[in-house]
Amino acid sequence: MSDTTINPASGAAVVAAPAQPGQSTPYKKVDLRSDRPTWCPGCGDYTVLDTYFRLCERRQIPREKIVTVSGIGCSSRFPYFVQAHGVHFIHGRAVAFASGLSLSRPDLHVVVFSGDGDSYSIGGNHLEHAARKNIHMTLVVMDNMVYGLTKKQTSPTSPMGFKSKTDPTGSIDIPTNPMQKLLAAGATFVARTSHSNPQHMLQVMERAMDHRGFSVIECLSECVEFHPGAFDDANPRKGGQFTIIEEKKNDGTPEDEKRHDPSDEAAAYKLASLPFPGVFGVFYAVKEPAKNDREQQLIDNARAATGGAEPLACLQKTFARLK
Ligand SMILES: Cc1ncc(C[n+]2csc(CCOP(=O)(O)OP(=O)(O)O)c2C)c(N)n1
Ligand code: SF4
Ligand SMILES: [Mg+2]
Repeated sequence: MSDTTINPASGAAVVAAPAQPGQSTPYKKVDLRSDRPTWCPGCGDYTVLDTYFRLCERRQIPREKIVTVSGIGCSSRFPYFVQAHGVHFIHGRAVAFASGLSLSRPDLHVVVFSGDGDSYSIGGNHLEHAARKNIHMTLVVMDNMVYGLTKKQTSPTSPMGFKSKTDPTGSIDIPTNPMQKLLAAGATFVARTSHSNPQHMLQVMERAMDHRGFSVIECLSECVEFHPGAFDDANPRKGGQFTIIEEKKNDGTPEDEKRHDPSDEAAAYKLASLPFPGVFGVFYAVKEPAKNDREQQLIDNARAATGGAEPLACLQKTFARLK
């Protein structure tokens, strides 16, 4: 069981990793398992959790350096199920919390797990600003096209005609196109995957983790309780199609002309415009300085100007100058 405390100021549940004397020794994914996940049997979120465990095991990311952050929702129960540091924060504010964490603790691996409501609805604004600032973190949006935890309300990605508690006669609103939204927000790594292809999910997660800056994965994760069958068209086992983006190899062959260049933003938008089920893989990936690095430069400059003072002394000198 994880050691959970409640922050009295914010009401946020803070899941602390227990002290691990032998932490740097190799670990297996089973060592990361915490409380028994409480998702419904068959929920797509199980695959995302297992894939994350596989990723941590494969990379042997030191357990004390893993921080799993979430907002509120079924998907956002994630940190409870990971035996490492984690924060179950306020609805829609996971990315805001993760931004502060990432900027103040560059040694940590900050991974946010969120839902379509948490990220694209109430948390949409935070997402946009973390993306444009290119704050170093990985965000996995577990999109089930419904509000699952609150038992079936229309979400920003629910399709038109979707019947829910908020739209008993069917949704009349045009849904958000997540891929277009993420590209427009300025994210420097944007990918798409699905719970029905765990191997693909693992590959995409690995690439997101290797990306310096704001990396985001739109991950279809079926809610078998309130939106069953939503992703059948993207699942070959259900008669659908899972089309993987063929990326440029830069090998000079004529076929390369037709392959996708992930640094081409306009080409990424075209892929994002395809009707459901669309395509899967890395839509967009470019190298841009992360805010973390720009901020570090600022700190280094300030330090140099104060003769190498420690942060507190540096701050005091700055205040003294302002008097
Ligand atoms: C400020 C605030 N508003 C509303 C809620 C109620 N609420 C909790 S989870 C949720 C929606 C979650 O949907 P999503 O992010 O898609 O996650 P899912 O449960 O589908 O994984 C809502 C509206 C809340 N907890 N806090
Ligand atoms: S309600 Fe839906 S999203 Fe929530 S645990 Fe059950 S299947 Fe998963
Ligand atoms: Mg949802």
